[in-house]
Formats: sequence, C-alpha cells, structure tokens
Amino acid sequence: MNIHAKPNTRTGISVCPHDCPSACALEVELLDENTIGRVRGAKDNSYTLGVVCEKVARYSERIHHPERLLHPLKRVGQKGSGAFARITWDEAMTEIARRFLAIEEEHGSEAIWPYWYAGTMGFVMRDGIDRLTHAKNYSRMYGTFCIALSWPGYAAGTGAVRGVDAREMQKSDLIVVWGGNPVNTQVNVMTHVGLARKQRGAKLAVIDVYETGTMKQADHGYIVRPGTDGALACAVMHILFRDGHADWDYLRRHTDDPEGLRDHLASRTPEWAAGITGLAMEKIEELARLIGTTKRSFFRIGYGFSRSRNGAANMHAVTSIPAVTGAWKHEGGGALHSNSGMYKWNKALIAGRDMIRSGVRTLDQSRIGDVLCGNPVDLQGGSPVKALFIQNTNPVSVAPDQTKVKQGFAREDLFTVVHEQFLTETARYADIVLPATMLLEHDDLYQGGGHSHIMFGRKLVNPPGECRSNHDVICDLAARVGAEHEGFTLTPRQLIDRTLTDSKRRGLDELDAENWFDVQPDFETSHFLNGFAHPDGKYHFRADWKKAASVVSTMGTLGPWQDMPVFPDHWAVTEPATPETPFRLTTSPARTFLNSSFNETPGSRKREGGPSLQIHTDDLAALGAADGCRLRVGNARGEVILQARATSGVQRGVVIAEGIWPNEDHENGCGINTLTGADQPAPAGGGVFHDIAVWIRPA
Ligand SMILES: Nc1nc2c(c(=O)[nH]1)N[C@H]1C(S)=C(S)[C@@H](COP(=O)(O)OP(=O)(O)OC[C@H]3O[C@@H](n4cnc5c(=O)[nH]c(N)nc54)[C@H](O)[C@@H]3O)O[C@H]1N2
Ligand SMILES: Nc1nc2c(c(=O)[nH]1)N[C@H]1C(S)=C(S)[C@@H](COP(=O)(O)OP(=O)(O)OC[C@H]3O[C@@H](n4cnc5c(=O)[nH]c(N)nc54)[C@H](O)[C@@H]3O)O[C@H]1N2
Ligand code: SF4
Ligand SMILES: [Mo]
Repeated sequence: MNIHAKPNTRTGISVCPHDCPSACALEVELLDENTIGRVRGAKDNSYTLGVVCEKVARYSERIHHPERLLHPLKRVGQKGSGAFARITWDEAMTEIARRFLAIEEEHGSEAIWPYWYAGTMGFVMRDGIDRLTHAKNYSRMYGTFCIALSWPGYAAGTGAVRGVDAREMQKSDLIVVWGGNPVNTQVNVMTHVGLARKQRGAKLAVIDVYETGTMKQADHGYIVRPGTDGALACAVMHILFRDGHADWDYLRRHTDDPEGLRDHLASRTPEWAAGITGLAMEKIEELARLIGTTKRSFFRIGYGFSRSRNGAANMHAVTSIPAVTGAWKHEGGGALHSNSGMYKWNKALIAGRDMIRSGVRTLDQSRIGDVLCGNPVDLQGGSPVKALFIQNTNPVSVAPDQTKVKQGFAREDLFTVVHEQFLTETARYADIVLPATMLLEHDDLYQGGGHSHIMFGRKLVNPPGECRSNHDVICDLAARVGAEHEGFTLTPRQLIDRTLTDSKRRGLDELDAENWFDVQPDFETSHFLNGFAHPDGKYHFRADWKKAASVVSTMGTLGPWQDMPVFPDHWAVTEPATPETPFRLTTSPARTFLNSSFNETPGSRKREGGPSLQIHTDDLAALGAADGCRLRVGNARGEVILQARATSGVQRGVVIAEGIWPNEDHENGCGINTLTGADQPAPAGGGVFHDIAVWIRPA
C-alpha cells in the first residue's frame, strides 16, 4: 500500500469528507503522529483510481493552517467584529447549557435551532446534531441549500435518487455532462470520461451557461441562457420523436405516457427552443442527432442547472431524454445524478430518528435570514429563534439573501454558538466559538454520492490545540441539557459499527480491513430494467410534483408547485432580466474552493485570483468598461464589487461570478450571496444560486 511514500514516511488510508459527489478514497503521507504530507487518491479504489483534486492534494495547507481555531472563545466585542477572548472548554459548555436551559424555560424548546450542513459528509460528525434536536424537541432544520431542487426533479421521472454505475462511463460512446462542471466539482468523472475517450473514442458533450473547464475539454459544447435547460431538453426530445430515434418498444414497456409526451412536444420545436435558450437551431439539431444515434449515451447530470426557480422541472425534462431513446437498456447508457438513494441507511441511532415527535416545527435552512429577522410565516406562528447551535456550515457566507442573514445574526438577543475549524464570517457573529477537529483527526462513515462505495474515514493524526469532534461536543452538551439517547453513550466506532449492522451491512471490523464496500446494485436494477421505482414500474413523463417533493422535503410542498408543468417543459418563472436588471448572473463553483471551504488556504486563494465577474467582451464595451476594471453589481437585495474578466465564452446578457469568496474579500464586505434571493422554489424549496437578475455599473 505504501506505493508512493517517501523514505521514512508512512501512508494512511482515509476518505475525503467534503461535500463532493466524489468522496475520494485517500492515501495520506504521515510525517509524524501530528503532521501530514502529500494527499493522493487511492489507486485501488475503482472509482477514485488514484486521482484527487488539487485542493485536497494540498490538504496540509488546510489542516496545518496557522489560523485554525485551537481554543474555545467568548465574544468580547460587537457581534460580527471578531473580538474574542480565550476561555476553557468547561466555561464554554457551562455557559451554553445555562443559556439553552434558560431559553427553553422562558420561550419553549423550539426557540433553540440547531443548524448544520455538509461541511463534513461523515454520518457521525454531520448527523449527530439531529439526535440532540430530536431528543430536546428543538426546532428542526430542513436542509435546502443543495439537493432540494434536483432530487425531486430526478425522482419525478425515475422514482428514486440513484442511477447507473459511474464506472460504466468507461463503456460509453457519448457522455453528456449536463449542468455540472466536474473539472471543478468532481474531478473523478473526468478520469472515467478520459478512459472512455482513450479506449473507445467516446465523445464528450457539455451543456452549461459558460465555457467551463469541462467544456474546454469537450468535443461538443452548448452554452445556454441560465434556467432554460427544460426548453433544450424538450426540443431534443421533439427531434428524437421526429427523426425516428425514439425507441417505441422501450417506451411502451418502460414509460407511462409516451404518446402523450410526443403530442405535447409537437410544438416544442428547435426554433422555439432556440428563442429561449439562445442556442443556434443547428446546435440543437446536432445535440439531438448525437444523442439519437449513440445507443450508449451516458447522462451525467449535475446539480448546477437545478439551482433556478424552475430547476426541478428542468431536471425532470433532462432526465426524460434517455427514457425516450431507451439508452437505459445499454451498458454505458442511461443516467446518473446521485446514488444517495441507493444505500438505505437506518439512522435511528446516529440521527435519533426514533425520537422524532410530531408537532415540532421544521424551519427552512435557506430562509435563515427571514427566520432570524422574525418573519411570522417562517416562524409558523411560533416563538422567535433565541439560540443557534451551528456545526458544519457557514450561512453568513453561503446562504441566500445575505443582507438579511447578517441583520438576523446581529440581533443582540440571539445567543449563537458556532463549532468551527476557522473563524468564518458566521463564527465572527457567535457568542461562543468552539474549535473543531478535521478529517484525519476523527473516525467516520461515508457514502459516495457520485459512486457506490460505503467507506471508512480513519483518524490518522492527533488534533491540534484543544479541538474536539462534533460527536464529543454533542454528547457533552446532551448531558448538560438533559438529553438522553443511546447514541450519546457510544464512541464513533461503535456508532459506525451499529449503523452498518442496523442497515443490514457487514460491520466495522470488515470495513476497517477492506477500507470500503462496493454496493452498486446489479445491472438490471441500476438501469431500472426490472422497473423504475414508482409503484407502476414505469418512468414518469407525467410528473406528480407533490409526491416528488416528498423525496426530500420534511416541510411538505413549498412554492407554487401546483403551477408546475406536468410534462417536461420550459417553465418561465426564473428571475426576469428587466430594463432595471438586464443581466442574468450565475455563481458557479470555483475549482479550488469548495463552497466556502478552502477560501482560506493560500494555494487556493492564489489560484482563484480574487472576486471577479466573467462578462461578454461586447457587454463590457457597451458598459464603457475595460477588462480588469472594478464593477458594481447589484439588485434590490444589495450590491457587490467584482473585477471584470472579459470573455467570449458566455452569451450576451449573462454573467458568471465563480466561487464563494470570504465576504471580507469584497471591497464593501458584501459577499456574492448578497444578490441571491431566498424565495422558496417549487416543489420543495431550495437555493436558487444561479437564478439572479442584476444591473452592472463601472465602479
Ligand atoms: N471545486 C469545487 N468543488 C465542489 C464545490 C465547489 O464549490 N467547488 N461544491 C460541491 C457541492 S456542495 C456540490 S452540490 C457540487 C455541485 O457540483 P455541480 O453538479 O457541478 O453543480 P454546481 O456547482 O452548482 O454548478 C455546476 C455548473 O452548472 C452551471 N449552471 C448554472 N446554471 C445553469 C443552467 O441554468 N443551465 C446549465 N446547463 N448549467 C448551469 C454552472 O455554470 C456550473 O458550471 O460540487 C461539489 N464540489
Ligand atoms: N453563491 C452560491 N452560494 C452557494 C452555492 C453556490 O453554488 N453559489 N452552493 C450551495 C451549496 S450546493 C451548498 S451545499 C452550500 C454549502 O455551504 P456550507 O454548508 O457552508 O459548506 P462550506 O462552505 O464548505 O462550509 C462548511 C463549514 O463547515 C466547517 N466544517 C467542516 N468540517 C467540520 C467538522 O467536522 N466540524 C465542524 N464543526 N465544522 C466543520 C468548515 O470549516 C466550513 O466552514 O453552499 C450553497 N451556497
Ligand atoms: S473534494 Fe471531491 S474531488 Fe476533491 S478529494 Fe474531496 S471528494 Fe475528491
Ligand atoms: Mo452542495
């Protein structure tokens, strides 16, 4: 196993914990019991294949960062100012418990809101906070940042959030990367695409709103206007039916209403879609021909294009294409968005799901600004939120409607605890800050969203300073506030072992010995050939949006779901470009940041350059501005300052701000999410991070 190691170094095996579909198996150089060297991908994991992204290869910059939090802190200055004094763990935990118990007594348990997301994807360290929530009947959180639009869209068609074995990309003749940018966001997709190209001359087609790194490597690139993928997908299917590329035998056996779909699409012509997407008709014909004439076409469907008010409908439209061609029948054909629905975990123990009681309110994560500012609709007639307990997320940077989020966090009557690795903009608003461990400093259990492995993430080094794991902090707090559950009494290894066996998997001893279990179902199941996951076994061109919402939502249907199109369509509900806000903005992921993680590491900051705006050369000239100049970008929600980067790789009227820079890296302290709206899209809510209308002026 010590294949790459330098003399005198050991190599440990673990897992990348970040919120990334690749969940890479890692080989970590261990210089001593506290220090890591280079991080590499494990060669013998058949998905990772020895490759990791550049930001994790340099993980030593993050784990050994001079600004890591090492001790508990108590606020001594204004909220948000960053003025803190060091305190002991016991002082910190005593104060937190005292305040939580007092708030519970005065305002009820729902006045306390544990708030979290996927800073680590490890089950023990991510999901344990829910155990505390349920044990105490604190307000629950519905996590809408990421998957709330895409999963219902995909499952509306297939009935489940799973798909074809990612490694089958190697057997494909056409890989269609739709609305994702794996060169930036999950580099391993490119490894498998590369093998298909080398071994069988496979073609790569990419659909995005600008010329991404992935598109630069593609054989065919399609640059659409944001939020118009439903129109493109409909025109593609129109052509497939028109030109005899629809597989009628497959359609009759495996889909609900193929004739209805064909008739519905009769008016969704390439000309119609060209007007909406901004693509030339010939390009639409070309894409349809590629898909129609390549049996083994693999749709690798990203999250990006779902982050619009019509994103769920667009996802359903795109997912419907392989059901028209019958690509699902072939090895190397079909679709994969996420495999998260295939693992079927029993999380009663880790997440305390056995303690869920009805009648306790659930609050929408993306509405945190309105929740904290006391919007009665969001509070559902209940008490204001008086305390926040935050792990694994940085909402003052990543949540929509940032101005309101900051206003909420600044409330003097709000008691905020943030458990973090760095003094993030969210931690700066805390009353108490607690230092957290990182991957390689604790044990955890992982699943691959973009592949099919259950994995053991091993502790390999000692934590620095006084850092404690999420699990240790949750269990300590539980004891102090009188929360009882078996999960609080177990070690991470015990929780992992029990969760595996409760979920009918082999236990931790075997996982520890093997590093990972590959649990991809057989070919027929993965390709839905023995039935799609709806009760009738069919792919649904006719979406039941209420049912689709239930795949993710713990708040029922949200947004104008009854207005959603039943058949795949263009649903024109995105934030409109108007004379006041003529540009459409997307906030696409930067290669060496991961959401707001890594925007503190020197290598990533240097590579990304600074907060910038990619804008069409002609638009820039029309504004009377030049490449490299400062631009003010704004809408009714606020203003952000970005540096112009002229490009021809985007349509006119569309602009791209890559990466979530720290708020303080923007001249006026306002981060990119100052511009993002927090209205709830149908059918289940979600962050509409790529659906923003703005004005632009030279600064
Ligand atoms: N380096 C890096 N890696 C990451 C992340 C990161 O921030 N940086 N984030 C991680 C997380 S949390 C997630 S969920 C995944 C997400 O990974 P992806 O599935 O790749 O999704 P997004 O990051 O939202 O956006 C991907 C692409 O969608 C494009 N896009 C936006 N709007 C539209 C549209 O309307 N139509 C089309 N066709 N394309 C559109 C964007 O320009 C972007 O290039 O990546 C993870 N990996
Ligand atoms: N403009 C714009 N905004 C976006 C997006 C976008 O594309 N554009 N993407 C959205 C998406 S898809 C997502 S998923 C969200 C994600 O946004 P976040 O959930 O905030 O994810 P990160 O920014 O990676 O921040 C996670 C934080 O968790 C901390 N952390 C990591 N591991 C641990 C641990 O073990 N313990 C503790 N206590 N803390 C830990 C990290 O230090 C980091 O500060 O952002 C959303 N916001
Ligand atoms: S961030 Fe994604 S691509 Fe990079 S090492 Fe982690 S799982 Fe792999
Ligand atoms: Mo995400």
